[in-house]
Order: sequence, then structure tokens, then C-alpha cells
Amino acid sequence: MPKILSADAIQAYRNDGFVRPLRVLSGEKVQRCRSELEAFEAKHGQVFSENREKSGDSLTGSYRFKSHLLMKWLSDLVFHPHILDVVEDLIGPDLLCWTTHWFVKEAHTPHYVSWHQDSNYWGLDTDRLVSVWLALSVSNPASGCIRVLPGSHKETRMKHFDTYHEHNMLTRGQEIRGIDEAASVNLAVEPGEVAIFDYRLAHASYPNHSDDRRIGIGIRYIPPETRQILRPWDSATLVRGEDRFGHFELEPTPRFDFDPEALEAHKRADAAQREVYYEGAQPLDS
Ligand SMILES: O=C(O)CCC(=O)C(=O)O
Repeated sequence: MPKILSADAIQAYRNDGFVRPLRVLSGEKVQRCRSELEAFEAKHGQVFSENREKSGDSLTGSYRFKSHLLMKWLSDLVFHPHILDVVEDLIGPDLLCWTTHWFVKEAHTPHYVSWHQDSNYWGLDTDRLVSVWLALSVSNPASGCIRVLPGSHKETRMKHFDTYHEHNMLTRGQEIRGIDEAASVNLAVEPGEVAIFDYRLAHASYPNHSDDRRIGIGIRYIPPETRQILRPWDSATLVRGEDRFGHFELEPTPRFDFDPEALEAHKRADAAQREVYYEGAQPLDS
């Protein structure tokens, strides 16, 4: 018996590769999360922004990945019971959080995400990874919300080209060409709502033409039987149920921001994930 999702919503996820936006945080709670993020950015430099002109930070800044190991409030969020109930409805009761990724676009900036399938370059052998993309500000067509191509999760390994375009927010600027834009749909979400999609689903997003920052955090959940096939070692956080497989080193949960034990786990995981993201990358001039 599903905990949150209707049978129709689960069927739509299987058919189309995504679930219609759902609210998981109240307006007050999401405002608190945004304030926490912005206080962290002010203290440590704008490490989550993709706007290099403003932030001076690179697109691959370490704090953008696995930041639930750095920030206590974000760690609490990846364990949020409502989010986990939804994910459990889709992939079962034993859940690991493999990673978290920040996607922050400053107001009126050219940064974008090209069409891609995450499954193509994360080295995970599962077809059950669920991405939960939580909005901390308005994400709509004007601010560059996620667009998806319904049903594309059934097309394994669409061809990607590495572009390294300076405004592309993906590590290698990887892109699928020739997507039928007319068949794709916007996943607009209000602050506190999540867009939920299969990591094989082709998705993209356009620049933020609005007056506010567009802030989202992608939380990636997998079942514990998943294996990392590109590298001999990987880590994840057990967020619900049991891990009876031991394919991932289980990460400590930070007790406070920059908890030394979790910071060490973040350092190792960040180095390993970087290797995975760049595995088989095409040289710039290929
Ligand atoms: O936030 C975006 O615009 C893109 C998000 C994305 O590519 C992802 O969550 O996998």
C-alpha cells in the first residue's frame, strides 16, 4: 500500500518518468532553508552559485556536491520523512542517498543545463534512481525551471556530446542533440515543492530571466542493491531501512555544520565522484 502517492501517480512515473510537483515543506520551513543556505554562502563565499562572474567559484566547486555531509540542516532534509515516503512508494523501503547537487542560477544570468540523462555518467547500475529536486525559490519558465522529455527514461543511453560550454552548469557541458522541444514539458515548482524524476529521463533547463535567484537542490536516492561500476569504491548515506548489500561505504551523519568526521567523508566522496563524472569525457576538440 503506497504511503503518499496514488496508484495513478506511480503509474505515471513508470510511463512518463516523472511525478507532478508535490509540496513537501511549508512556506515557513522553506524560507528557513533558504536563509540557512544564504548564511552559509555569505560565510564561505558564493559556493553554490553558477554565476562565475559574481562568485568567482568554478562549476565544479566541491561544496556543490554531497553537501548534506557538510550542512546539518541539509542532512536533516535528506532524511525528511515526507520525502522518503514518496521515494519509498517508487523504489521500496530500503533507501540510500547517493548524493546531493546544488543548482543555483543567479537572477538574469545566462547559465543553463543542456539536455542530458544523468544515468549516462553516474556509473550506477540501477534503473531505479529517483531524483528529488526541491525548490528553495520559484522555479518556473521565466526563472529557468527543469524541462523533461516524457517517456525518454525508456531510451537507454541517448548519445551525449561534451561541449564544456562556459555557461553550461553540467560538469562537461554534456548535451543530447535533436530533442523534440515541442514534446517536452516544464516542471514548474513553487518554493517547498519537489519535482521527482527518474535519472534516465532526458531533462534540461534554460537561463534565469527573473529578478530572483533560482535555487534548487537535487537529492538522489537509490536502493542498496545498486553498484558503482566505474570505480571500486563509492559511498552513500543510509536514510531508511536496511542495507543488506554493503556495496557502498555508509557515510556518517553530521551532528553540526562541518562536523570533522562527515567532512572527511565528504572529501573522499567528492574526489571519487569527480572521477566518475569525468570518466570517458571527450576532449574539447573531439
Ligand atoms: O536545476 C536544473 O536546472 C537542472 C537539474 C538537473 O539537471 C538535475 O537535477 O539532474
